[in-house]
Amino acid sequence: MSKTTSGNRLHVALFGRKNIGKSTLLNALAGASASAVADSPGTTQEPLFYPMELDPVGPVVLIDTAGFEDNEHTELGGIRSRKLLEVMDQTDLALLMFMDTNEDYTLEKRWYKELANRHIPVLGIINRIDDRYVDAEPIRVQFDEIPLVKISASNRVNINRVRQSIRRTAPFEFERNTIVGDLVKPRDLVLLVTEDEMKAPRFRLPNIHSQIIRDILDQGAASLSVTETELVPTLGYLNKAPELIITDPELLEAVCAAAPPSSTVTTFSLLLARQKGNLQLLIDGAKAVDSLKPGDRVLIAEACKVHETQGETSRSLLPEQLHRKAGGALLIDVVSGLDFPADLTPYKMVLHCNACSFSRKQLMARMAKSEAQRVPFTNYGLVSAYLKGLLDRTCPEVVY
Ligand SMILES: Nc1nc2c(ncn2[C@@H]2O[C@H](COP(=O)(O)OP(=O)(O)OP(=O)(O)O)[C@@H](O)[C@H]2O)c(=O)[nH]1
Ligand SMILES: [Mg+2]
Repeated sequence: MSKTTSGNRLHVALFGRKNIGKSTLLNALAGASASAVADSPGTTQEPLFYPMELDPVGPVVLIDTAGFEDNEHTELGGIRSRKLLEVMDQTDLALLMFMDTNEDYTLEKRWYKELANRHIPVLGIINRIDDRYVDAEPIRVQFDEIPLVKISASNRVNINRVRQSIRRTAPFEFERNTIVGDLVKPRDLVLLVTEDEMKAPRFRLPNIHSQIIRDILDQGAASLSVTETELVPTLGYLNKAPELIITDPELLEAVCAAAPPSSTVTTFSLLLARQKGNLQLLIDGAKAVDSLKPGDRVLIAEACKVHETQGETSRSLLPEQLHRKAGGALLIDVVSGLDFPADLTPYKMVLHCNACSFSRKQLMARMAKSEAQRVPFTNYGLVSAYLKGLLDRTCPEVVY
């Protein structure tokens, strides 16, 4: 379970008024005291992220949030609301909690609108059925007929129903979370080529390798892993050309040169981009390097701190290639983690890392921001393939 990167987990966030039972429900789903529960409203102040295996859904991150505020105009209220919006940008499925005793759903409607604007599926939860009989109908009609489950979080009543409903309401892509499963056929041979000096810690394979090998096995195909030095000898003794060869972006030139013409070649980075987001937008974004001129501003965005320690790509290699392509010095800003500017208009393009630690939702939210501001958005791997003239070779028809 802990092997699934947080980016591939379904992010399920709990929203609702203070004291409504959000943290109690999170603990009931987690089967553990993960979040503090108390009688006093405002117990949860900061979002809490809880990765776990949720039966029958699979790997998820449950997110507890601070209760809705009716003082958004105040400084503190404004800060809390911004945090809720940040959580919504990472949410794949929302659990919106209700009390049927509320006559007025203004607060719930205000936040439901934010969820609807982000196309986030919503599962309504009516809590505290241990206290009294609950009529769900008035809530259902006021909130676009969302599915509703009546529960008692503290008495653990109907928690299984919540689990089942999460599975039914989860977005489609989580039903078939495959990286290459749709690109290979039974009996295909897939070759995975890595650098001689692997970046993963000793005794480990990078996460994406394990996921790809699993996809290949599920399809009844075969996989073979080799280092760059062993590529040519291995191709020599195989009695058929591999249908697909997947490599690190750094080795793309060498692999393309060695690969039999009938083999499709692609990169781990491109497959991740395809799984996570809008590949066509990233491909179009990569082509924006052609219009860069000296003095243009470019944003490089890193999802996590790994790049600071292993930062050759984003901190030096990529900027060097870009300056060269533009024919003079560019102004390059590097941002990391959740620091992503709201105003992207000063930039000629945005270059993102592979975002392995981000959920699909989070990356799509950034792409949508760029698209709305008409700023090309792409990732390291695609730009590097484009600069080498190999984007067409690595984006064969089958990948779309
Ligand atoms: N009777 C009853 N009480 C509940 C139920 N669920 C939660 N409570 C109680 O309601 C109170 C608030 O529960 P929390 O889970 O802390 O509520 P919350 O929504 O996380 O509250 P904030 O973090 O303050 O926003 C606690 O005293 C819980 O024991 C329920 O199903 N029935
Ligand atoms: Mg709470």
